[in-house]
Amino acid sequence: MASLFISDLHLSQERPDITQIFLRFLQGPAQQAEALYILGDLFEVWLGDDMVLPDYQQAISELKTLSNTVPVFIMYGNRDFLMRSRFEEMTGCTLLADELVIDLYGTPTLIMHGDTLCTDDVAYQNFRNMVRDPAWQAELLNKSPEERLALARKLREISKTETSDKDAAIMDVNQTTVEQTMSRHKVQQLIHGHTHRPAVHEFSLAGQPARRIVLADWYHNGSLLRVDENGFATEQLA
Ligand code: LP5
Ligand code: MN
Repeated sequence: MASLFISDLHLSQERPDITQIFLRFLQGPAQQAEALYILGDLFEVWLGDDMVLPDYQQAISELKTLSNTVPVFIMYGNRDFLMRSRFEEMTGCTLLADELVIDLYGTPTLIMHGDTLCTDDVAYQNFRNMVRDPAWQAELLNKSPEERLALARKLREISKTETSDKDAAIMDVNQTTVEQTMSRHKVQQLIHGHTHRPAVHEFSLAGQPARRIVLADWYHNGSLLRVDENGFATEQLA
């Protein structure tokens, strides 16, 4: 039995083939897993549990089916942090805190979306503080679906302009922040997504070997990280 990790699917009506890969994954390989962890940005955007976009219905019902037999854990990304208890009921999945240490076959492992590691991206961190503020969110969830959609579109436009102007290095993790975060949680292994720069980084932390595994996005193919008692491997899903 293995634990599976995926992130940054960005499910959207603009990429119906990716939704299909995800549905096949849920009906196939995921059924054999010990647990499935989705580390953020499952959805391109989640505007509140009271307005599920039609393109997400199938994924939600397949998650519900899978979660009857396999525990499915979901973290917030920077696009879908408005999922709440109603979402948990619809999917049977469990929402996780932003940073969590799990025992991965004997190796304490920190899992997170990864956006908070990008501390050089000060504009984003300020934006994140705004949208993660409970008062801001409550005000937003009071708005009509149309207003929410319009605001999300506006934010996407701003973000697209901003990210095209930003130096690529700024949008990657800050290594000092990585090391501080891992030390705070007393782990030598970290798994995250968000940066869309899949890799396995081996380095030294407190004089011991440390590892940071970055998950791939699903923009063109599906991708997963499989971990079991023998080690880890990445797999492509087409
Ligand atoms: O997503 P990605 O990878 O392209 O870029 C991220 C960061 N951008 C974001 C913003 C999202 O893309 C916008 C959509 C979020 C929708 C949330 C839905 C719920 C609320 C919506 C209303 C219902 O996360 C980007 C990072 C990049 O990752 C790499 O890490 O750089 O950060 C930004 O671009 C943020 C800008 O730098 C700062 C934006 C300031 C915006 C101020 C808005 C003021 C309000 C305007 C209201 C009309
Ligand atoms: Mn992200």
